[in-house]
Amino acid sequence: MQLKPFVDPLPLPPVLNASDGKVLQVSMKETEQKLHRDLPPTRVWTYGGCMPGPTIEVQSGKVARIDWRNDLPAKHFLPIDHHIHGAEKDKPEVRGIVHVHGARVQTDSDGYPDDWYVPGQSRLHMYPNKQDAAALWYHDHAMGINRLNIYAGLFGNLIIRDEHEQSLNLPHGEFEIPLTLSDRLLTQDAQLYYPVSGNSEAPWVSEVFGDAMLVNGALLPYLEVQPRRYRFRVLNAANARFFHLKLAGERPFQQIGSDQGLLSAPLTQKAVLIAPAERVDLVVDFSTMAGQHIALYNDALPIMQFRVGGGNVRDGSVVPAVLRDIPRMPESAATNQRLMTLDEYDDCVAEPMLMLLNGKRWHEPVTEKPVLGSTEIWSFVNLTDDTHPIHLHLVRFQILDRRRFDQGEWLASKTIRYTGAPEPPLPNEMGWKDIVQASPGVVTRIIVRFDGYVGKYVWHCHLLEHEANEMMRPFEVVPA
Ligand SMILES: [Cu+2]
Repeated sequence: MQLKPFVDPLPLPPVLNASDGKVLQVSMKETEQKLHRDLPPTRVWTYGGCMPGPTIEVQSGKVARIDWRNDLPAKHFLPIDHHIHGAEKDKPEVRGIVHVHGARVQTDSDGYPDDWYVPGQSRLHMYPNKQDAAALWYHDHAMGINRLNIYAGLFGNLIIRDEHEQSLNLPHGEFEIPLTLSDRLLTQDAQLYYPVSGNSEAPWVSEVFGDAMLVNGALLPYLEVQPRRYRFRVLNAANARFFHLKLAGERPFQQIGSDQGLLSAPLTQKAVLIAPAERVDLVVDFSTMAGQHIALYNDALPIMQFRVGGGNVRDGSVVPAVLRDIPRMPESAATNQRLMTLDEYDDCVAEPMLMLLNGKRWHEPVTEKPVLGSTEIWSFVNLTDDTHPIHLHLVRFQILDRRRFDQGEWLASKTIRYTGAPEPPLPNEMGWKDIVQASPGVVTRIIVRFDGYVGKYVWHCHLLEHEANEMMRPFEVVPA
């Protein structure tokens, strides 16, 4: 069906303040939501009754307590694969556990994948927010099914504010807008379709891409803007799709932040590539576009439209030339280095494809035990043909470099022979990150200080189908 573009206003999720000292109650529940004016309502699973869920705002340094309640139905409506670890037939069908992506929290509030709970139960999580202003996001992390739960709609934004950022006078209030991107496949009657393999006993597929691009849960919406600066907090909440964003006519915009907050200085960009779970913080100045309709594209396809009003508008916001100080972490600070392979096995009949980290499965004993407060360099040796967005819970890190290597030589002798010079991170990867795009045939190195708390956390590929099928491993921060 050809849907008429730009007939629905961009939905803006309600904003909830979680820094007022009270416990914030958020319920996971099924609802119906219209994705487009001309479509019937779609069944979705949401936090708080909308997809994306409410935007939760917290202040850096102020504790937030959120009681995440599971009020979902007892039956799942998407195809569970009981061969997937953690989703066996003896497990309840519907399970949930909330992870705030990018939050520095104790392990019992982090949403460890095995800590799921069933409908009728709830879990109180405590977020100290001892970290810089950043756009985080919350989503389901239940073992073996979180790709289905997130696809069903269980995701939302969580914004950390701090005084430094508030002092900069960036566009804010009604001029700061979340743009949460996802893609879905829809049936004829506009219901979510999650694709399956040919094997009804093992329906897992290795990646899911939809042709319906949603922005804040709407298909091809529009946003009326004034001819002035706007700040867009962009999140890629898709299961597997990378978004390559640009404005019509390749109009430039500024990128001011990435996963873990502001960059050191604004960057002028004409396009930006965002892997699943990555965030980019953009400022678009519409002041020269008064009266125009400007589409936002993912590659060649428009995904939404900005309708710029006319007239003279006083814009008191600024984008300062210096946003914050981000000292580069010297390699010499690292006291440990780890080589982590990203592997793919596709020659096995029972499992059409299996991707592992370091050749190990989820349930095997913990092998990565960084010391609290110590700094390590992790090298992701990508032996596959895919870019895998690798995410570590608890920490923020910096990207050191990427370097091509000889995969054949690695397979033959487990040694790394580099075939190119190290390439520095892209300019928009020079800030604090919690996801890194690990490119195929490349060793991608990050440097990370394990600040925060001791305990068990996870690191994983953020292509949700990979993560579900063993591309996730625990790590344990141990006392100094
Ligand atoms: Cu992956």
